[in-house]
Amino acid sequence: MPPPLQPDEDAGPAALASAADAPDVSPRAGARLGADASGPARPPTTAEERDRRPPAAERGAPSSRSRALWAATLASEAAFDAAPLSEREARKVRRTKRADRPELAWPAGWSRQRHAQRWAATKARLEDEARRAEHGEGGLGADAPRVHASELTLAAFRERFERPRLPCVVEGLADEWPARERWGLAELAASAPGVKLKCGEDDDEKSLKLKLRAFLRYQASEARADDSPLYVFDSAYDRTAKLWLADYAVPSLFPEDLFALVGEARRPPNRWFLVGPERSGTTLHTDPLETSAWNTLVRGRKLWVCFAPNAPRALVKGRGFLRPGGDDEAVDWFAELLPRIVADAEFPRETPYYRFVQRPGETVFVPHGWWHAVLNLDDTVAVTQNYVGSVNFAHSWRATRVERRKMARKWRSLLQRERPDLYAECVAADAADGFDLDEHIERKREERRRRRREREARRGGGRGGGRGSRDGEAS
Ligand SMILES: O=C(O)CCC(=O)C(=O)O
Repeated sequence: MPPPLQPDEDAGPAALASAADAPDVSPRAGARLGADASGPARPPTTAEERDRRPPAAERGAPSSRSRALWAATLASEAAFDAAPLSEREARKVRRTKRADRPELAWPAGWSRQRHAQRWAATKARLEDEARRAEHGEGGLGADAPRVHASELTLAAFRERFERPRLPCVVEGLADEWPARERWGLAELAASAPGVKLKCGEDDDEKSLKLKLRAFLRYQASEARADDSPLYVFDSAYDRTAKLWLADYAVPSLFPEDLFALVGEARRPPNRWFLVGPERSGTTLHTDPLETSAWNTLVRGRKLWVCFAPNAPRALVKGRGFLRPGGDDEAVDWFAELLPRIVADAEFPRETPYYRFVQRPGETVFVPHGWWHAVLNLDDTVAVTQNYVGSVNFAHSWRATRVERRKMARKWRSLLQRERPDLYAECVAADAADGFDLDEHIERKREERRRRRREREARRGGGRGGGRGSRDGEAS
């Protein structure tokens, strides 16, 4: 068990400084959104502020206020009319798709599951199941707790959700974001058509990128027939499309970003701009290094399923339920594997799990260690960030010290200076587990040297023409 965590109010000035320094919010955004803005984007945090607000009856229900604000965004996306792909763009899309999924026969493999033909029915069923979960019908999981930002202080969020490690949907956190106006498909296409965004990876883990304009044209055409379309999942937009950083602000409920201490060049990627055609999605996973995450949807709707961290991995991944010739993309998982997973006799009935629809303007909080899968029900635009804060720190430290050991060593020494309270947690966790990071790094180095010697011996001696001997870091 991790050592007890410090109360968040004790997080200390460095945590707040790191939040303020978090590169995710540009100074421009801060100025525009206003640290003191009194709109619903920042929940009232003092009794005095709360008292100044008009009574609920005059304000209208918080959720209906935010939903009304965002309602038009679904209709406006339906009206987006992309031009057809140019020949050059079509060639680029083809190369991207073939490199992304070389195992699929070209081109028929991309539609061999016939999901497009069944999509209207599949989507209606999935929406209906989410609605029934919302109404508490058994066997379908529960609707995630929903709360409006205006009713939630940072301390209340931590007490109700972050510390007990419970997912939730928060409305109203993005009501003031410029992205609300600027991240429509037409607006994005007009403002940054040439920006290249990652929408896949080849077998050597090299990023595959398309220009935004080409991607949106693909989304409006070929993607409609693809079983599981390409999905923009880009973490470089802070360099390639800096203007988007000014269109949103890290919501006030997530002020900490402790990996920021190690610097931009060294830290793991932590923010992604997402453009997902309907039926694209993310297969079931937990987030790396025990980070927690927030995900704010600006356009379209996403269907989520979240399983508690103790859910049996092999079962919830669902590979055992794959039929011959079947696929395990998000749409397959939601449409075909999920019903079998939760109906299986081995599925522990006591495992908490949530099934819910995220609507435009809503922010999903995913606590560290929770399994989650997401299916885009419509064409979507979203932004997501992962973070380590004081609440998930001890878990994250335990993961980081083995998965990013050299970065962990740097992190630990910076924490010693900047956050002695968290440094003490590292020391306590290592002592409790009998773990010595320096020894671990030396042991791994020695293992690498031994493997290299063995390789060289197999090749008959000599260094061979490798890439030199700089120690890499496994991660
Ligand atoms: O919006 C999505 O597709 C989900 C993103 C996600 O699960 C993640 O970034 O870990």
